[in-house]
Order: sequence, then structure tokens, then C-alpha cells
Amino acid sequence: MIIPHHMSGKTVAILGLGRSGMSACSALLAAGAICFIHDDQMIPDKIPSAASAAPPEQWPWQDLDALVISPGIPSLYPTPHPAAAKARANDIPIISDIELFMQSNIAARVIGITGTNGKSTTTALITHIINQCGMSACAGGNIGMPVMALDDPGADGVIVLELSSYQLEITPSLRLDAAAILNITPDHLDRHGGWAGYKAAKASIAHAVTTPKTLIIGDDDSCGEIAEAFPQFAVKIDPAIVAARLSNMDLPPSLYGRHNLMNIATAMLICDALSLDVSTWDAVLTSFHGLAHRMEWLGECDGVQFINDSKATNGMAAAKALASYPMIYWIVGGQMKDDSLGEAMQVLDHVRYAFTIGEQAEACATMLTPHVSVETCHSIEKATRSAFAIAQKDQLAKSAGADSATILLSPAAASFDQFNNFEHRGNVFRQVVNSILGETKSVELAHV
Ligand code: UMA
Repeated sequence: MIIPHHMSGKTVAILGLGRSGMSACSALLAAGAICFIHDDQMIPDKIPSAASAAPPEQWPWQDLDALVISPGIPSLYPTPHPAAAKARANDIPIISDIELFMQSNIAARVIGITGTNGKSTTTALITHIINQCGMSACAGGNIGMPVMALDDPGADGVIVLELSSYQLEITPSLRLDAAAILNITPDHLDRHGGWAGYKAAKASIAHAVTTPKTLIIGDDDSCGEIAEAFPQFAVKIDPAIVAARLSNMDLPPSLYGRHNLMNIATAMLICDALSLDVSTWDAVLTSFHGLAHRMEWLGECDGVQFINDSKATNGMAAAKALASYPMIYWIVGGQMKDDSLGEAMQVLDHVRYAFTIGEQAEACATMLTPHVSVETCHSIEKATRSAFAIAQKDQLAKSAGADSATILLSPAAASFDQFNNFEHRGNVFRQVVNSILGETKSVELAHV
């Protein structure tokens, strides 16, 4: 755990008791801070006895030194949480757990990765490469591991942070040894007062890079604007660097697709910024198994593979997966974003059949029907089973050498209409896939 010693004796309110709130609370208590904690919707199983659980009306507002707010709770847009509004009116700093981490002056070097899509994979890949090279690295932040729960790997180690726009907005002391902005496309606009606010949150990472400065930057227009503002140290991500450094382009399934070439190139450039000596890029990349819910390979049967890309909560992320496999049986839908299926509508060439799920399953089916065959399924279980039945039939009928089939859960929509979060959605998909694989195996055994 990171201990924020500078908070010893300070009085801090913590709003939101999910991963970031609970880990911030434990770290602050360990530092000797006085903590008031609250969550509007749930009471965690284990509330630390040293903390005072009390609603904001009962907090000692005149004594508060800071309000640590969870990234999922609006502090400004679309409407500030009442406790955030009151903190602002009383000049009490509203900070993230990442801000607490930054103020803790840890010894390790810190890398920051942001972007609309690909940041988890890139964060995990950089961490993997550094560890493979014999140094100590760990990943935290938006990737799921709250930053205060990490252990400082020391002056020879590296912490790789995945940073969301929500976190960047409430981390004024951000300082990074190198950073990357992978891409910027519209997402979470309601939380930033629109497109300009979202871009500004992402761009703030560029101001945080300390000397010697390295800012790795994507190739879209918004990234281009940031690169122009920092011409001295912005390095454009070039996928050609990957081929130049590999002798063998047989990448693992978790790194398929052009978007992953961008992620790999970013990882290579960050490793250059760290002066890391990577002797065999082929070996470090092939040993990377990827992350759960991001183009995660779940299994294969009768020429049909199952890919869990539940993390694709917007059209742009789904578009990347849709461009990565040849013959796709696409499970799509949920709580759609403002731009609906967005970019994914431009990449339907490989989609053989679509299976729509979620509260907007019909609307999603109507959108796709002019372009591909569609079945409206609503539930993920029905969608997965229908997709497998059709894909299996197509595989039996196919001619030799034809493409194998991919059942791809890449919903292009948020999960909250049917699930707690994208991880829950991906886990339900995994359960259905496991039961299909188990049933198929028993049928095979029965025929032996
Ligand atoms: N809550 C309230 N009042 C409200 C709203 C929420 O009390 O008005 C409470 C909820 O009941 C809940 C807590 O606040 O208990 C939730 O806080 P949170 O959503 O910030 O959840 P954490 O578990 O702390 O997770 C956060 C990040 N979540 C979000 O940004 C939404 C996680 O990113 C991150 O992994 C984790 O911190 C550790 O750093 C997830 C995410 O979906 C993966 N991120 C978004 C994305 O990738 O698109 C930005």
C-alpha cells in the first residue's frame, strides 16, 4: 500500500466506497488521517472501524482538508454531486485517489497512459515488457487496481498508470516521467460538459510530463492538435516501428489488429523513453497473454472461436475488434452512447450475422438490418447460443480453406442496463461459453 504520510493528522472526507474510495480510506488511515466516509448506494462488507461512516450532512465541513471523490461520481458535470458542490463552495480541494498518490512522492518512476481506447492493453503490455526485462513494474489506476493499493517498487522500479478523463480532471499535481495519449474520440461527454471539456481532460496529461520530456501521441486530429502545442517533445505513434523491430509478426491473439500495432508501438516508444534494453521484442510480445474482457480468447470448438471484448463500451472500440477477425458473429448492444453504434457501422464487412442484446436490442437490430442478417436476442445467453448454432452450421457447410468463425462479444455500448459493469457482462458471457464448450465436449465423448 502507498502511505500518504503528508496527510497525517488531516481531516478527509471520502465519497464513494468502491475500489478507489476504499483503498484511499485504508491508505489515509494508515497515514494517521481522520476519515469520514460515505457512499450513496452501498455499504461495503468491511468498513474500517477507524473511519467514521456518516452522510455528508454530518461531516465536519469547517475542518475538512480535502474531499477524495471516486472517479465515477460527477464533481462538475452533468450536475455536481451535492457534496462536491458544497466542497467547492467552501474552497475544500476535491481530489482523486491519483492526486493522493502524486502527493505521496513515491520513489519509483511513473508512466501515464490515457486515450479513449486501448489504454488498458497498452498499460498492461508496458508493465509486462518491463518485468520481462528484469525490472520491477506494476500497473494501476483505471485498469482496475486502485493506485493507493499498489506497493512502491522503489527507485529502480516503474509504476504504469492507466488514467481516465475522470481521474485526470481531479488530479492537479499529476507528474509523469513519460506519458502517452493513444487516441481521442468522443466518450463520456456528459461528464466533461462536452467535447472540448473531454479533450482538455485528456490533454492535461501532456502538461504533467517532467524532464526529460516524452509525450507519445496518437494519429487522430485531436491528438494532432496536442502534438502541435508540444512540438519539442511530442513523438507520433507510428505502427511501422513494430514491423521494424520484430523478426516474426505472428503476434498472440490478444494483440491482433491495427489498433494493437498502435498499442505495441506506444509500448516500444515508452520503453525507449525509459532507456530499457529489450533484447528480443518477439519473445516479450509473444509471452503477453492480454487482459480479461479485451479481445480475450475464451476457447474454440468446431472451427468457431469465442472472443470476449466486453470492454468495448463504445462504437470506436468495437470497430477495432470488428476489423481484427475475418468472419464474425457479432453480439452487440446494451446502453448505447450518444453516437449510437458510431464507428462500428463503418466496419461491417466481416460481420456475417449480428445478435442484438440489451434494453435497446430492437433499435440496434433496426439499425443493422439493412446491412447484415440480424437476430434480436435481448439476453447474452440467447445471443451466444444462437450465434454458436448458426456459426457451427456455417462451418459444417463451408468449403475447404474458407475462413474460420469468430463469435465476438464487442457490444459497442455500456453494460449498466443489464449488468453491474463490463466485467460482469464479460463474466456472464464466459459462463455461457464454458457451458457450450462443456456440452460440446460431452457430446463428443458420448460418440466415442
Ligand atoms: N456512488 C455514490 N454516489 C454517486 C455515484 C456513485 O456514492 O452519485 C458510489 C457508488 O455506489 C460506488 C462508488 O461510488 O460504490 C463507485 O465509484 P466508481 O464508479 O468510481 O468505482 P470504483 O470502484 O472506485 O472504480 C474506479 C473506476 N470507475 C470509474 O471510473 C467509473 C474504475 O474504472 C477503476 O478501475 C477503479 O476506480 C480503480 O482505479 C472503471 C471504468 O469503468 C474500469 N472506468 C471508465 C472507463 O474506463 O470508461 C472511466
